[in-house]
Amino acid sequence: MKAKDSIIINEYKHVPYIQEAFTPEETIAKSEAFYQWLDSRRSVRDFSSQEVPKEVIDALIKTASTAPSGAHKQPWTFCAISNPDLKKEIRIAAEQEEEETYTNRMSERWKKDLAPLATDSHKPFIEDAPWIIIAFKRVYEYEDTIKHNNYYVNESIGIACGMLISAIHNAGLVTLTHTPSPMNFLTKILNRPSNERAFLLLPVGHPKQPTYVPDLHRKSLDEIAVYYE
Ligand code: IYR
Repeated sequence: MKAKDSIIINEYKHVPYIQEAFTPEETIAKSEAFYQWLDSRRSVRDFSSQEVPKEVIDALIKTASTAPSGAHKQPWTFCAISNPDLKKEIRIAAEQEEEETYTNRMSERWKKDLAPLATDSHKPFIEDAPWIIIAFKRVYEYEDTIKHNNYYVNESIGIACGMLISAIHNAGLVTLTHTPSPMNFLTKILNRPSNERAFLLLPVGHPKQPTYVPDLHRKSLDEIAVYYE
């Protein structure tokens, strides 16, 4: 039977959706291959200055914005920065906050937990990477002058950032999740409206050669999954 071109539910149009399907064997092979490929992704802190075309950044951001979101509000704005002066300004402000964080805000336990990752308050990647993308969550929207809160904003932007990270890996580029805290300085420097809050800073580019990453291992399936069959 041929599906109708569209149907109406609650006065809203719904269009046919066709998901490409595979045989069970193909599904097993594809899901395993996708896992293997994403498992090869690593957070990288050392960037080369090699350029990345703006079209790539456009496509990465459009990919992130395909994420599901609360009531499909897409409560996010991605600021992509390649301007060297602006990157420098952001790096200086981020390092100031990080210096304070590493010296006074982090517990000894926290610093011990971070030791294997070799992080510190220096963030050269903010200037070295050709692009930094800053994901802002949009807490509310204005309709005329009335504020309307968005829904599941943290969940929505978290998923979008996950998809962005996967898209960066797919493009043969690297990133890391940088969370200067507090991040209000980004609202000021980038002149963002009051309904936006910085969520995550992601440098995007090519790794410096050679690049080393910590010898980390991911939890096994037994440690992360419980099946009820
Ligand atoms: N916010 C800092 C420190 C930091 C915190 C955690 I938890 C990390 O996994 C890594 C770093 C930063 O972004 O560098």
